[in-house]
Amino acid sequence: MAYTLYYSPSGASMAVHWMLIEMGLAFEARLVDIDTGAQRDPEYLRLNPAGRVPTLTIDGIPRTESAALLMLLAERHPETLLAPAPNSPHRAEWLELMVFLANTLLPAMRDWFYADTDGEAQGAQAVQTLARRRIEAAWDRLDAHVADGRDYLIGGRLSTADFLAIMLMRWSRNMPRRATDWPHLGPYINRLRTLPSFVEVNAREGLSDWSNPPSA
Ligand SMILES: N[C@@H](CCC(=O)N[C@@H](CS)C(=O)NCC(=O)O)C(=O)O
Repeated sequence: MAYTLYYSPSGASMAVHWMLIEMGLAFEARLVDIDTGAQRDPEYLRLNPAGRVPTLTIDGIPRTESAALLMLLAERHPETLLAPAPNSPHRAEWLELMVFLANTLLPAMRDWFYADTDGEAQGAQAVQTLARRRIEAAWDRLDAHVADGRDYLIGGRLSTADFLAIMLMRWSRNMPRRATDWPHLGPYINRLRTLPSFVEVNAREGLSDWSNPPSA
């Protein structure tokens, strides 16, 4: 099987990029720099009509949506154990958390970062106020989830939920309150960002502003 990931540094593609590295799979990474508008290039729009990253082509067929891609990869490579099996006691909690991250937290992040362009510029501040409230409520929920000092979100082992959560937590690094400011999320994040695959994805995407060892 051939995988090609279309990514932009620090974008919603980062979790997929990180997971592909962690899995040790062969894949090609193609830069679609959203800072230069490359996501609106007609050639890219043929793969991803929404003009967003990520896109993962699997044997030439384009697939989108970061959370779906993480779950799809885990399903296609069950030997990597990056998602609880359907009969696992952790399956329900994993599904719940994946949908929460993708369905509640990620759209609030989108509203925070794109309030003026997805909506009307004059309403942007109100959109951001609501988005911030939702994002901080998510940190409250996730902080309570890891308050027992667990290393990973689900089932005592690394899973797709960690890739997605850490990516979203990283996006808060310049927000008024960062995920790292929460008492239990801070240590959880610091443990996860020592993973060699996380260090590697940062290096491959040229990112150094959420450094490891952490400075924030
Ligand atoms: N729900 C999508 C969101 C993708 C998304 O919003 N990606 C952003 C980067 S974080 C993007 O491509 N932005 C470029 C644009 O909207 O023009 C997913 O999870 O894959």
